[in-house]
Amino acid sequence: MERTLVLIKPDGVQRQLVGEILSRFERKGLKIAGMKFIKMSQDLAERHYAVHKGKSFYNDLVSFITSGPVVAMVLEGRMAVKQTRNLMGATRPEESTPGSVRGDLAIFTGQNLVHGSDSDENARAEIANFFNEGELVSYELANKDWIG
Ligand code: D4T
Repeated sequence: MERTLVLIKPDGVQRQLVGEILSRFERKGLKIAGMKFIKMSQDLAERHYAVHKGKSFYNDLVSFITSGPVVAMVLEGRMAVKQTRNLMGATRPEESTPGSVRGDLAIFTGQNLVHGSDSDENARAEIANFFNEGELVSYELANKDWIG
């Protein structure tokens, strides 16, 4: 089983789409292993987006992600990184397919509602930025035998 970090970004919270977005991941069969509602500090945002430092959109990215509360969660399941990225859709909403979060609900790359780790390695690092091991919960879903 794999874990991934997902953020519902400030636009998702402000547009009251938290339940809508979360339900898509839950319905897929991904399990919530950790969750918190936080306003990201400048320091956390800079660590999270370190890979983008120096890019033209970096400053806007950091100020957007710190502009309001986000929901940070760890999702667990079979190939959780890829499954989550598929449900999110392409980075640019004009390229994301209908049926995905961004394809259905977003129109602008700078406000694309969700973040999901893009590799197992990055997922581990990103999870550690947001959660202590003690904040992640191990349990079995009652319907696990029906998810596969
Ligand atoms: P995140 O990291 O938010 O899950 O997005 P993606 O993994 O889908 O896309 P990314 O890392 O390439 O971009 C991170 C973040 O930057 C914004 N962005 C991106 C932007 O404002 N302008 C751009 O040209 C690009 C490429 C959107 C997502």
